Amino acid sequence: MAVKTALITGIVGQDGSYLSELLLEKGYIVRGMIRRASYPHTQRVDHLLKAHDERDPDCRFRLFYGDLADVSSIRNIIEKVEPDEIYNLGAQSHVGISFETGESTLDFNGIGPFRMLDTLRKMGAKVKYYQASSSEMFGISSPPQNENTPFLPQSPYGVSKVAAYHITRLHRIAYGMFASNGILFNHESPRRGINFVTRKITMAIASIIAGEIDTLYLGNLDAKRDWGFSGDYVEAMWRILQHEKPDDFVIATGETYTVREFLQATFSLVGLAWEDFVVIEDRYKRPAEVPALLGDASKARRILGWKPKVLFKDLCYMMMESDLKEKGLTIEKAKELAGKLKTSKKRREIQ
Ligand code: NAP
Ligand code: F7E
Repeated sequence: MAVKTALITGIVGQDGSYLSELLLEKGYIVRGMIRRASYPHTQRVDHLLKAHDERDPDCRFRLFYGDLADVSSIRNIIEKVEPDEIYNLGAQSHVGISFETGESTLDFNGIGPFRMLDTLRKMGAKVKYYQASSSEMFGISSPPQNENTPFLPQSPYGVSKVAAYHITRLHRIAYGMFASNGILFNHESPRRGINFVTRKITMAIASIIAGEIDTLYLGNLDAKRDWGFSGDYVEAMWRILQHEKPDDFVIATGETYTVREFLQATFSLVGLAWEDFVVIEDRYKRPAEVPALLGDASKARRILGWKPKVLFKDLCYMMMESDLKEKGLTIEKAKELAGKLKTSKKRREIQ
């Protein structure tokens, strides 16, 4: 069988890095779009860059400069790479920050996918296209959410993803393109960006144990999320494009927990009580919130044969273990140190 080429936008992001590993393992040639930055930001794929010599003409992993806001760069990359599959993962992916940067979020996340699909259509390219859609599109729709649940987004990010979802669907219907949406619920990992709530929490716990900080500032602890593992979810992306026809799929674990429950699960792993360290600050609360997400991924299970391998408890352990390792600590050692920790700043203030 001919070797397939995949183009991944957002390749240096959390999902881009796991998807690259998966596709390389499957024998693909992997190409990625990367934005110019003033300082290196390839940490998540440095191991792949090291393993693949870019001077080798047959190099299977290569990055190209481009931007979803720059249509000529999109066209240049597609012409150079000639992909069989495109995974459009590039996005301003932080919901809270989208309230501060609404215009660029709508541009990259909403018009970006239009630029990709319109370019592919005009080029007549025979490509399978995956759009990284999100459970944030459901907004205030009651759980459980599936492919038929109405979209009622609660942020500029959510609105941008609804636009991208529809433009993807429209290219499928109007032009017969192979364009699919993966509607993914929250997925995390040790590579998660440091300002998403799960990673913010596990990093803070490791810093508390290391004696570097004594307070963790957070916003709304009541929000419920369906948290899975990024490594499992990129497998679903791939399966969506291997399906015989383009379609839209919800990808989720089917379990939901509050932020408070995530705090409880991770702090207790090292023998600490989260109440001793967490302070609520209004600046981390959003102007509008998505109260409860719980995905029903039965369509993906039935049609794609996909189901998550890592669930909440193991995800908490994996992230906690990894952030402690960054400080040269194990869970056992952390528990030992936690026993010796002085009363936190918050407790001292209360007493
Ligand atoms: P991430 O870690 O924030 O990665 C996003 C990537 O997009 C980064 O590499 C970023 O590059 C790139 N990017 C941002 N703006 C761009 C632009 N204008 N042009 C080209 N690239 C751009 O996000 P993730 O967690 O891997 O998520 C991947 C995709 O899935 C995103 O579209 C996200 O919205 C969506 N999604 C994520 C989740 C989740 O829970 N993780 C759930 C549903 C959907 P820089 O490094 O240069 O900023
Ligand atoms: O927030 C609350 C916050 O930023 C989760 C993105 O990948 O998943 C992600 O979006 C919850 C929210 O993820 C803090 O208000 C409390 O209710 O980790 P998050 P998100 O907003 O759910 C969806 C599916 C995506 O598509 C997005 O790209 O936690 N929360 N205190 C906080 N959140 C943050 N970030 N920081 C806090 O201090």
